[in-house]
Amino acid sequence: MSDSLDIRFTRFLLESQALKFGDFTLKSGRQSPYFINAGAFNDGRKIATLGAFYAEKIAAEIEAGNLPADIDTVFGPAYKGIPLGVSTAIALTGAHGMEVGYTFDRKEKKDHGDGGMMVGTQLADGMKVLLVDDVMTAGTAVREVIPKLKAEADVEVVGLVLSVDRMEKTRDSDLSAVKAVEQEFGFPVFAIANVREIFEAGRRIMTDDGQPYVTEEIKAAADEYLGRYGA
Ligand code: OMP
Repeated sequence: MSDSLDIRFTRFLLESQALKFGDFTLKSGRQSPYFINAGAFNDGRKIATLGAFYAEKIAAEIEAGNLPADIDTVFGPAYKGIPLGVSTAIALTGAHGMEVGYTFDRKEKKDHGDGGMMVGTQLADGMKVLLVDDVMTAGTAVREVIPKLKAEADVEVVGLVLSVDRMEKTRDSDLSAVKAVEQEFGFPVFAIANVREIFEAGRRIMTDDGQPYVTEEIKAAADEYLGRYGA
């Protein structure tokens, strides 16, 4: 039997060096002993593989009845969400036979041509939009993009799919950022893997010299961090 999605995805994160260990300052100001850098998926093979992981997760959630099968477009917020949305849409069509669009926002207002704020499949009232984003810590990025979508058309956001859920508490509650976003916006949030799954799997995935990627020391630092900020 092949490994589960979270284990395969963790191997991909580690082998492509998208998961780093050290000392990182997050957008939220928290000091973290690990960081997931989606910028590491910087060539054709890696971004295609990443899109295939997103599509596999989406197809599984459709199968489970948690997402609708008739998604109109995959929306990836600029800039980092652009390759995610495009590669996911390609994989949804290529590997899962789904006809979907892709859409992303412009960061700057355009005053020539069509003047539109969106690139790709244009949003229209009643469309079912699936958001994709890289990593969620506090949910700041997603909160910024929802008003932009709603200003464009009366779309239905059917869900958000992340690569990694860092499973952290929000600043002012014990709720995870993912749960807070679900409650605030009323759509489900899924992640290909969460940090606890990743650290569990990383103990058993070996580097070329036969050592686990996640050493005891790294695991201890992650546990300590999650003890403080984990939800
Ligand atoms: P929130 O917008 O607060 O949820 O933070 C997530 C964003 O922070 C991501 O979209 C990244 O820009 C960045 N980030 C990572 O890319 N990887 C991490 O492991 C942690 C962060 C972060 O700063 O929290």
